[in-house]
Amino acid sequence: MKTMPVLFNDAHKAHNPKTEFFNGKLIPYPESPERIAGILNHVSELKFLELIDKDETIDVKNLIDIHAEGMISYLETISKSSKTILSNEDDYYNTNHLQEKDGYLFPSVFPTRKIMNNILDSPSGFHGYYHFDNEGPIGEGTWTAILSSASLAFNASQIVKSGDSISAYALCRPPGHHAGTDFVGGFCYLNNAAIAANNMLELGKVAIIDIDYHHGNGTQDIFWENPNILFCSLHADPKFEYPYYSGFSGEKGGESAPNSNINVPLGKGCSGSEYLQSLENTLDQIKSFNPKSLVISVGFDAHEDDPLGLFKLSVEDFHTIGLLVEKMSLPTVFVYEGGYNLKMQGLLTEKLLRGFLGV
Ligand code: SP5
Ligand code: ZN
Repeated sequence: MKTMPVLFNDAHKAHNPKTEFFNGKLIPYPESPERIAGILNHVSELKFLELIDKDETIDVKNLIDIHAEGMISYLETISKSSKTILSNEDDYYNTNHLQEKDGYLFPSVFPTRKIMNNILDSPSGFHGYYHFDNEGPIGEGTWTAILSSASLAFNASQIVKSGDSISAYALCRPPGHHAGTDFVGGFCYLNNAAIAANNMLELGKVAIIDIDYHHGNGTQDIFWENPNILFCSLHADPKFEYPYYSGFSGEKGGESAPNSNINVPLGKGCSGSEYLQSLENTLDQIKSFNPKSLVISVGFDAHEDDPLGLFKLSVEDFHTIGLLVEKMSLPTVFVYEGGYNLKMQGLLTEKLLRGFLGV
């Protein structure tokens, strides 16, 4: 029977915000450690998955192809000082533009960078600057968790790149696809899928398929000018859904990489058959790009019972997604992104991977 290595690690539990500010309200934070717990519980009995507890963290230098060095050091510093920053009397700006809730820091000013390009000269001076929304709370365990999450993606790509396995799954948390070159948001800090894709380039051109319900604006940003990486995202139309400001079909890649970006915005209530038809069209376009490997940004928030999504995909549709991806016959790295119905994450993981592995 075909098996797949599934990499996980407990370090994500150190990042556990309880609340976030959204639409002017304090609401429960949906991106919780229970998401991973539910998957591990469910898949631990499945013989076709080889669960690997991987606690090897990667060197930060592996992140600099992907993220601005200033942002990486901001994330590490603000996380490690999150407990003391608001009481630091030398930090003139801290209490003016930071809020703290249950040990997590939130910015309140998001400078547009044309003229608001002044980095505040204080320890908290980068807060806001690197955030595009208020869905990136940072507490003392955040750095540990995000570096571990990025490491799982990198290590999964190492397994596939080396030929040890034709596919691997990184159970990343926090997710990554909203994190760009120099911005964080949408529960994402480091772009795990981008880190995996960048590593897979050694095999030749890479295609990324992002099936999370939300547009992968961060991954799009990172590879916008890279002609060797085709980024494809199927998602809720930004006309009505987060992240609103990108994900339109006219976004096709930068000047150095025309047609290296494919966005497929889909309407409210999108059905399984409409979704699968769009995925098949996208896979046909990927074939003409002739990639040597695939990275799948896996979100389960397109499922009909997801609390954040408005699509109507069934459990069976995720099985079919697995089958369609397998038909590409390419080395494939799966990276976990969103999906917020805690009861469904395990079953949806199983179905997707059964489809892919044909078991
Ligand atoms: C990785 C990922 O899936 N990030 C998603 C970020 C979504 N942010 C918008 C959250 C809006 C919460 N609204 C709750 C509506 C409940 N009906
Ligand atoms: Zn999502």
